[in-house]
Amino acid sequence: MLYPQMNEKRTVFDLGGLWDFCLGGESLDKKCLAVPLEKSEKMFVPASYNDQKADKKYREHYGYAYYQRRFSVPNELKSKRLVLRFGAVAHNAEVWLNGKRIVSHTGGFLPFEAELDPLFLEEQNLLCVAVDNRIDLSTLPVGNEIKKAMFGDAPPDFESVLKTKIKNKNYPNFDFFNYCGINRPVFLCVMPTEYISDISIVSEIKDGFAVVKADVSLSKKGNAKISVFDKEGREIARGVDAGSEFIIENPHLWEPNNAYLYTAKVTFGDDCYYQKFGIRSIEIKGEKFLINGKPFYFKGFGKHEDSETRGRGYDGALNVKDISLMKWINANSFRTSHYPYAEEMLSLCDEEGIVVIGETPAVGLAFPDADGEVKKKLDLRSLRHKEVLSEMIARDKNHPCVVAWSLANEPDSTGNPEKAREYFKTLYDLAHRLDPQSRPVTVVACNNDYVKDKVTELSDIICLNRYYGWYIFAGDLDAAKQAMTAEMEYFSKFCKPLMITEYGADAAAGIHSVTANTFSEEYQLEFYEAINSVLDKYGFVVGEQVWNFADFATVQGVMRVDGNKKGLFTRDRRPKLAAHYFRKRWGEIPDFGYKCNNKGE
Ligand code: GCB
Repeated sequence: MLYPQMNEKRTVFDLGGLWDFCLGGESLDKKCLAVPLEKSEKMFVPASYNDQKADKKYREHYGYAYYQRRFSVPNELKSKRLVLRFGAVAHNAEVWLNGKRIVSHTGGFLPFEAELDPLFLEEQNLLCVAVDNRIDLSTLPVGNEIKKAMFGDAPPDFESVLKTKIKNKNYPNFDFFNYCGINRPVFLCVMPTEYISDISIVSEIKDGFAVVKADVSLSKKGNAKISVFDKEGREIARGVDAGSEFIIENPHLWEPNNAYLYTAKVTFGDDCYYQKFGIRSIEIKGEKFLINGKPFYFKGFGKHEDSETRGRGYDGALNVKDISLMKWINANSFRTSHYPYAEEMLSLCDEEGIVVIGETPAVGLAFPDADGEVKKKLDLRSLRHKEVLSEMIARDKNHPCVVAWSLANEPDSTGNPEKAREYFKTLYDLAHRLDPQSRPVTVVACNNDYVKDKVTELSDIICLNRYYGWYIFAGDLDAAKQAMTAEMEYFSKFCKPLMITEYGADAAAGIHSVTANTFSEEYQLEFYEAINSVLDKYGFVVGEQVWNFADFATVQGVMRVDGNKKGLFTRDRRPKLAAHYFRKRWGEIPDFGYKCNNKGE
């Protein structure tokens, strides 16, 4: 799916700003989609609605919320193809224009579009969006059933609890706040009626040159042409037919922290599109993860799209700041935990040379034997998992920064090992089939009983989340090192590259302790020193991504004091002690060749 673009043939209008808004109930109120809201207030788009207003009812809302705004289309543009494009609406959206439904979309982290019929346009068009924030066993991310959410696997049977009526609400089976609303930009895109609908670019590096192939999809049969420009804007390949291969002599490679982007200008009839791309290779060879033929070491983070006021709403300035902090701390990568991030962030990473693992919103999955309603929900979830994976790859396939796909975060793959394996095998094959660059695929695992797990062995690169020294052996770093060592010994038999995609300890900024007690900044620092001393011993460990880049909001409960505090930075991006430790450590670990002998092995 192409990102909206303003060029000599296309126009884009940003429909962000103050929209009319009201909270709704659990069933869809079509009136709120068809006519102006009777009672409304202002809400900013793009941003989550939960923290924009000083009232619990927005934060704890369950069900629909309605957004409306008017917009006009200049008369001279009405003969063009007009497309409304939403970057992401969490979690489900129903969109109406002038009293007529134009599109609906399931899933809160990927874009969707609706083509507008010029015959239905008025002078002041009424655009209405209903947003449903409910999660359950059928959605991604997964919502819990109430009993399990509140009482774990042992529901109580005492009177006072059984008699209590609890109002309907979301019970996330994941550890981040369920921020919802029109979270990413809304654009009105104008383009010729005969247009370029998609572009896929792949490249292969040979000795001294690269072979580049661009597949172009068009709205009707015809020929598209491609010219390629280097970073300085010089045309280096001219007028090649789309679909054919072209050669770039002595190519500049896209490298971590040393990005180089080419631009393919695709023209077709009266349309054109400028697609940036990078030339780089990804390969798994034995226990190494190679970028451009060289063993790469991942230094970085699991992150969240999370900030004060905007919640999960797109914040371009914050993204620039985060990438700048990653450079400050000498990191080179992050995972889009636990959902696909805004496209704008990936484009920034393309430019900055930050390596990304793209993750689907499949977090909180389990594979129980089920029947009836539960089975129906699980079947629906499985269908949605395939859809979301396809949509993510279709959106992100051209980004050179994306070097691998994560199918899910921490599924319970040991409760029903065979079933989990079968489930992920299908998705693993699908990802490889859909991705024109066939990037490595992984499932981010965290199983206490890891010897029972049959999913991890499917992964091209093993990704593990591990909390020895926190959830297991809290405060006992000696025990943590032993457990980590035992697990590394076990995984060394897989003869594959492995990276730690999460490890960490909560540290409340400003809490200090000479004896490094849990929750102090000193404990967080000593935790990392301890675990890293184990990771450093294993050549097949090709990366360390700490949990988390910054403190973030979660559901309230007894496990969290005002959110998750495992950030190396606070929520407002101030460094904790451990950030200075990593800055030094990662400054001494090169992007390429760490743990290799002088033959690079
Ligand atoms: C995990 C999850 C992550 C949590 C983290 C924690 O394993 O993947 O979403 O936030 O642990 O801090 O508990």
